[in-house]
Amino acid sequence: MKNYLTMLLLLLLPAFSFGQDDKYQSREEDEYNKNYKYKHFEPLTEDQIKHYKNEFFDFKRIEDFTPYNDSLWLTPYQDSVFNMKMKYILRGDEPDFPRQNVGKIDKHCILKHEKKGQIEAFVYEEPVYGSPLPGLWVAYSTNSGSSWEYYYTGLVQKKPLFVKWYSNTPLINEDGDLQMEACLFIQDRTIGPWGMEHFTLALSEDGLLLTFDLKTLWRDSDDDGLTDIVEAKFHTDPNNPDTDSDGIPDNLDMNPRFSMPRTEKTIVFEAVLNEDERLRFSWGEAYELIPLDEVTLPSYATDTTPTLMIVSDDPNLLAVQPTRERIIFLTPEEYDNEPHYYSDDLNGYRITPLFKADNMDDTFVFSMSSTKGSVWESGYYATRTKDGWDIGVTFQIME
Ligand SMILES: [Ca+2]
Ligand SMILES: [Ca+2]
Ligand SMILES: [Ca+2]
Repeated sequence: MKNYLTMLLLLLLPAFSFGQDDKYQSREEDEYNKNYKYKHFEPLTEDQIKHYKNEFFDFKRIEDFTPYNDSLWLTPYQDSVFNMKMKYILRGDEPDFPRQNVGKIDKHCILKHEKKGQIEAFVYEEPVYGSPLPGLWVAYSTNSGSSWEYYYTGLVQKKPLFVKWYSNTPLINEDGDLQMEACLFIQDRTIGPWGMEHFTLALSEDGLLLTFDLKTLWRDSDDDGLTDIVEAKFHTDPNNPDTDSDGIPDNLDMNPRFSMPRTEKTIVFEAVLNEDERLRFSWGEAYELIPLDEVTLPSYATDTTPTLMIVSDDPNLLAVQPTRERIIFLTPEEYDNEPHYYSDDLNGYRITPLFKADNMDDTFVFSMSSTKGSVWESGYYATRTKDGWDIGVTFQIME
């Protein structure tokens, strides 16, 4: 359910479900859902947005600015890729169209580029799916492009700052720091059809100059390989190289915030989150049980490991050892205490605890869904036998 191809498939299917089965009824689950208070995103007012401060970067009001213009869709890089692609399509060669990159940056993603003496810099935008951290990144070279450093700014376009790639303000300022014109946006609804988010300009807030000072961009106070900005996104401790004290440093830890004792139920969650091949997707297939004392060896995160966020206080779930994606767990209390200027920008899931099925001994049910709109939901059963867990899918809903 987590790869890009599946997401594409989901988007192509207008509404689809299979497998809803009465035998997986659970009164426990019904009760949980009745009392479940998911704090829905509530947009801030224009007045609240006015008081927005970024904890890492300064922005100041300027008089002489390029007004926000929503008719500008394609950056010059996107425009050039589009035109080149059209030539391939017209020739019937579309499948051969090569990926358009500058170094390791996809041209589609580039918002601004500048050279000044030995300094060369790009500001580019990574998409939500498939990226370790979606949002604005900086590529910076001090030797005319011979070597590059890549830094995450923590900013996500329009949430609430929008950087204007089309303004004439130079990207590299006198100090060698980076600057861009910006304005503030309000997210006025969370999710439309297909999980689209909707924003409007906070009109009174156009005309800002945002400065990324480089010392802040690359500061890593505890020297664990994650900058303070990334640690803010991960909710890990910027002054402790191993937030959960499990011996795995924050930059390598696939579950960096919690190191809870594993339980039999943890193994069930791992099967689903790690897309275990022993999971049953249809009935009647040969299947394998998953041992009740299975040990999942730790996997280690890299710079390109995608990251998702799950809000839960179920200790069985918090103990998982993820192998595919880095998971940032927040408890509901932690989540509620966050300022919510916008809906979450990390790809998020909701996953319920295990509930006892009414009519079957040793069988539990649970479900997982996207928090980026009601794009998909999957239900699972897990039957505990003396030889191991039999885990499978009970239903899938795609909208
Ligand atoms: Ca750090
Ligand atoms: Ca740390
Ligand atoms: Ca750790």
